[in-house]
Order: sequence, then structure tokens, then C-alpha cells
Amino acid sequence: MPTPSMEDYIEQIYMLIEDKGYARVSDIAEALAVHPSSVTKMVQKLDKDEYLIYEKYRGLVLTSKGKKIGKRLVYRHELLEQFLRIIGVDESNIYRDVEGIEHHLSWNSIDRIGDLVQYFEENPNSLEELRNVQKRNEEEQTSSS
Ligand SMILES: [Mn+2]
Repeated sequence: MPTPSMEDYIEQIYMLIEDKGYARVSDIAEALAVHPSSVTKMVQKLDKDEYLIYEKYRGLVLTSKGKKIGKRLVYRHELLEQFLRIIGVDESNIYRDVEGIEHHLSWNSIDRIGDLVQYFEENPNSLEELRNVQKRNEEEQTSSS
């Protein structure tokens, strides 16, 4: 199993390759706001663990194992953003909160959150009821403060 840090790298590398067709050490460093030497070190570890193949002058490619995990990690991130948006979390908190929780949930929890997101998509009335609860709670908070 990849560590949280390895997951962040695999997720970013997968997205860069999807977007641009390649992932350079400098692009990965920029995306994760880390030093290029940290990227090189991690990329070597990911190569050793067979998530990708790294050749210094030719760049890197994900193995099928790396691709499979990368795809799931990107899905997980997007699902959690959708989930927080649905339950009414402020847009300005969403990205940071997802980065904070994504590595710490079991796939079991991810799948059940997926069910919940689907449930709200299929039942707009329920979503409206949830919004009503939120409105009520906000009004109570304002009137009691
Ligand atoms: Mn993420």
C-alpha cells in the first residue's frame, strides 16, 4: 500500500499525464509545492515499488499498477469534493479539506460516500430538505448569538 505522501505523488503524476501527456520532475514539484530533489527521491522510490518507470533523461511513465491506483486516487479526490459541495461546505474550504481527509478514509467509507452522493443526485427533494435543515440551523445560530 502506498503511504499518504506516495498517494499525493501518484495522484499528481496521473493528473499531469492526463492533462499534458507527460509529467516532468519540475511540474510535479510545482504542483505539490516541494523541492525538485524531493520529487526525484520519491520518483525513485515509486519506481522501485513498480508504480512507474523513471529514466533520467526520458521522463517517467506510470506502470499499469500506477495507472490503476492513480485513477482511483483522482476519483477519490473528485468524489470527496463533490460530497463536501453537496453537504454545503463553503467552496473556499473544499480543496484544503479534501487534501486533509482523503488519505485517511477506508475504501469502504469512500464507496458509501459515493452511494450518498448518488442518492442526493437522484433525489433532488432530499437535497432541498437538507438545505432547509441548514437554513434553520443558521437562523438559530444567528438569533442566539
Ligand atoms: Mn488530492
